[in-house]
Amino acid sequence: SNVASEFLEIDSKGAWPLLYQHIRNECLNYDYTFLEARKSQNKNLNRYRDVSPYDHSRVVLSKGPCDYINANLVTMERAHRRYILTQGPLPHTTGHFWLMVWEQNCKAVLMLNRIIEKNQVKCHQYWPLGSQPGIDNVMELTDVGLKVQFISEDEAPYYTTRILRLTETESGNSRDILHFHYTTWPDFGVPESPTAFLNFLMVVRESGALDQNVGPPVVHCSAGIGRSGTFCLVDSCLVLIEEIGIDAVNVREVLLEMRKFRMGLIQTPDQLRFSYWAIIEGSNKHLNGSSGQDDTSEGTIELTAVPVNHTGHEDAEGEEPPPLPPPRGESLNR
Ligand code: PTR
Ligand code: PTR
Ligand code: PTR
Repeated sequence: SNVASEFLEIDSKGAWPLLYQHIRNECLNYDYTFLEARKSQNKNLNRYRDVSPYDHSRVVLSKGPCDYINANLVTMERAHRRYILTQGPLPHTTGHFWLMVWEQNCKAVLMLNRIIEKNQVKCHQYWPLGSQPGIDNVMELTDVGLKVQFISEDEAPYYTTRILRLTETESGNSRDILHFHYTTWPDFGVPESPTAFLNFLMVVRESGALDQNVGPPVVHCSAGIGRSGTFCLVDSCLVLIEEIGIDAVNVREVLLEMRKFRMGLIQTPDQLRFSYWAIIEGSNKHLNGSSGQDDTSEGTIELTAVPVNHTGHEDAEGEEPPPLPPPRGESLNR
């Protein structure tokens, strides 16, 4: 396919940094404002000074103590997909985060980082831990009139799925929110191979959290741009491939379109390479349908033969490579 031949060609030339830089340069022409993020009363609501939500696509809180949160609605109309991308909550924005989940009618939160990475807190512990005795399984969010209760948790090798019950304290109305926590993706790095990641995507898709009849999923990492951008690019491109075929999908253009809604999506050349790889792998799985063992191998034949030309890869040291996932034959269902 075009995507696969493009991938091989860029690999052979070691040109991922160049392609990535081109994409960044094109986005320099975007002149969307982010004035709300800069307002003095909102400054301390941003985790990173250099990552701000554009005004035109920011998620506006309607009932909270303030209407601001560092989050954007990313709309990929062609793929019938919408995602809310946001930073990992800070201690004092945890209420705003849950209010957004409540008001936007989200069915799931997708968390792609760990709370502590490289000995630094990258995200507040914004949900109650409930599995250990003696730990309070309810988190009260008095500033927004909500509470979150831990209901259950299911640990898989790469990710953990939780059910959290969100309740509006005044009315007593509540909704169960799925928490899909990918636990093995280093910040500024990439997963070892797309297999586990695609598995995770399939589990998320099967839950219905990405469907159009529910609010958009909330996707976050630490800044909500690198890993979150990678996830959304791969998902949207796979939807498009299912609809119009792999040869008609231009990954670079999809990323440029997504970057109109939130800045900085995909943070390294290696994350860009990984996105292409995952898209190729995911489309193979789909095209092979439920043909069983054939599509379970690590990478396609051509792609595994290519040496991993790691460029701009600054992370990984200290990160354990994830174990191999169990083989599976299902196709990626939307
Ligand atoms: N933020 C800079 C960039 O986007 O290139 C540099 C940077 C790179 C900062 C890696 C931090 C990095 O890693 P970590 O957050 O894991 O320390
Ligand atoms: N100023 C921060 C830095 O460059 O280190 C911003 C930042 C942090 C950007 C993390 C991206 C980050 O990664 P992710 O979006 O995957 O959490
Ligand atoms: N820490 C990153 C940096 O300053 O390099 C954060 C960041 C990076 C924010 C890029 C926005 C970015 O947008 P773009 O990739 O379009 O330049």
